[in-house]
Amino acid sequence: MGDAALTLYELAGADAALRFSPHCWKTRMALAHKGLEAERVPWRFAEKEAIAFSGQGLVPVLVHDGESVSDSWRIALHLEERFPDRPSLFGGAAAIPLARFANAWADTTLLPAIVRIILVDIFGCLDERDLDYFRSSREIRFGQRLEEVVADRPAHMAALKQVLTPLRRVLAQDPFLSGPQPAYADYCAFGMFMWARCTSPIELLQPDDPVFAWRDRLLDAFGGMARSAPCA
Ligand SMILES: N[C@@H](CCC(=O)N[C@@H](CS)C(=O)NCC(=O)O)C(=O)O
Repeated sequence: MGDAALTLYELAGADAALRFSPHCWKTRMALAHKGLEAERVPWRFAEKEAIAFSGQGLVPVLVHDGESVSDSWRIALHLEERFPDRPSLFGGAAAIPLARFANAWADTTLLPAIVRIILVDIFGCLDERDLDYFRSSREIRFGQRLEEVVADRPAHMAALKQVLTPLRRVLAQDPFLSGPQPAYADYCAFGMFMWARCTSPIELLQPDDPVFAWRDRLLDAFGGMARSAPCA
């Protein structure tokens, strides 16, 4: 088990060291939680053929001893099942649906609130080959120019503050969503903050927000792995 061969395909920017995908960050944290090392392969939007073996076109893709697993949630379940002797990502089978809720909340509520703040900054980090694809695919998705999506920053910052209410309420009492120690539910939300940290100079949180201190604790987790990650 100690020598499992793990390869993680991760979205990279113009600088290959810049790894900013929120979903890839969930997987990075999950691997660190399990004490696993993976070879981390930089991937750009323009390189669909490089992950075609996984049968789909999104990262993260984890290859474990020749078996490919895509989708960060499925990767988390895979790691939990295949590395049962390592620290649990969920804290038991009964807690998996609640972690799935945290993941769904992060993807469907937190991510859309953050993207309206950082979308142009993300664009600014991308590899040249990705610029046209990113602009056109995202402008179709939003029905607006990228610059228009982020234009009203004060309104989007206020909306984010509101969206964070349930997370803030938990963190006002407990150090992590998962209790005294972090686990996968935390990484689902934290991945979104790493996406912003890696791509944008905009500070999303006020220092007196319990979410700010939680984010700091996760930046420091695993020997400061996330804190030392390259930023744009
Ligand atoms: N539900 C998937 C979402 C993965 C996803 O959307 N990945 C983005 C990068 S953050 C991607 O690969 N996008 C490729 C594209 O838009 O063509 C997961 O959790 O892994």
